Amino acid sequence: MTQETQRKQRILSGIQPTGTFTLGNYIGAVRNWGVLQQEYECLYMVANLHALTVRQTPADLRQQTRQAAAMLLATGIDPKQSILFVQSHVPAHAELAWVLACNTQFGELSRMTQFKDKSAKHADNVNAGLFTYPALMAADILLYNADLVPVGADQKQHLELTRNVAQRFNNLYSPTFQLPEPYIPKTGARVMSLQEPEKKMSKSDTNANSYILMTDDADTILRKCKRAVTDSDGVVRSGEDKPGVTNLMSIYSALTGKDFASIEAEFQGQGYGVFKEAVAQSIIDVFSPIQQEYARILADKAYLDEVLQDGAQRAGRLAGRTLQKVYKKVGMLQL
Ligand code: ATP
Ligand code: LTN
Repeated sequence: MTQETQRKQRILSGIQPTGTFTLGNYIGAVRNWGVLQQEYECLYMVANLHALTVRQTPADLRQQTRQAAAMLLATGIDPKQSILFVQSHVPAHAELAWVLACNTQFGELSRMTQFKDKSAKHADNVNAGLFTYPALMAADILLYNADLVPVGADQKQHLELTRNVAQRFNNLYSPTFQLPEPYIPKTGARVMSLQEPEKKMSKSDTNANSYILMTDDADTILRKCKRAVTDSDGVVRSGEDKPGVTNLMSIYSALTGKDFASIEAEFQGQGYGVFKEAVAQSIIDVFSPIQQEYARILADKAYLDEVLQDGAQRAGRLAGRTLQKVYKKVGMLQL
């Protein structure tokens, strides 16, 4: 085993199994995960405990957890290189979350914009878990002493809170946790809704035309791109006054690697119709091979179970060590 001092930098990230992944999840987070595993020691987690902060249908949540794991494998996560696991399979997450919640202030949790957004959206179920969610996310990250956390821009605030809690704990007890840095992509960190480009694209949006799912077929992708809200000026150009077109340009740029100037040149003098078709095609080109792989993996239940068993064991060993250290430091009786 490599010595602690020589170890590769470590990465942890998670995604909630609250529905099928969107183009936003892909560009903002998941597509980087496979790339990073060459250089880092990576742990990737299906955050099913987090999903309970919003009402779920139990059978659907179980199924979506499997689907999420299969989709992560299909996007290129190699379970031999990385540790892929389901959050509830490693009890240390819930246990450390309690200790961290007791070291997180009510005031700092009240400032979280995701809490404000989600409590407005689910006004009939503003539960304590939705409020303390960042303590669980901090536990996810700090259990593994992750150096880097690849996420979309919407998670930056939770990362800052994680660092503050870790630092506070280190000062109060003794150096225990590595302070994690966010890893946010330059293009596509915030893919916007196709229908309301001032809002982020979200898999739990009630309007299916607002997002593209990673399982959408070519016709659906084309239809949704064609219906995307733009403006009446008809010129492919980015700018604050053109949120719809700018969003489509960012998607196209993220998927093709072309910069904004060359995209403007490519579609100069052409209407939005041609541009939207090109955007749709760039999405189809990336998603179709992933979809084939996804179907294949999902059909192989034994393989998927084996990967998740192995992931739970490997993650559990690492997490257990950190939890024991923490319990000792905070004064839990050891027998
Ligand atoms: P929900 O709609 O249930 O709140 P979500 O679509 O926001 O879910 P999460 O599971 O909360 O997805 O996020 C998984 C990862 O995807 C996170 O790293 C998050 O930052 C990223 N992500 C989510 N939506 C977008 C988006 N529109 N653009 C870029 N990244 C995103
Ligand atoms: N909170 C994240 C999902 C998530 C996560 C994590 C991301 C749960 N635990 C740990 C990075 C690291 C979200 O809602 N997008």
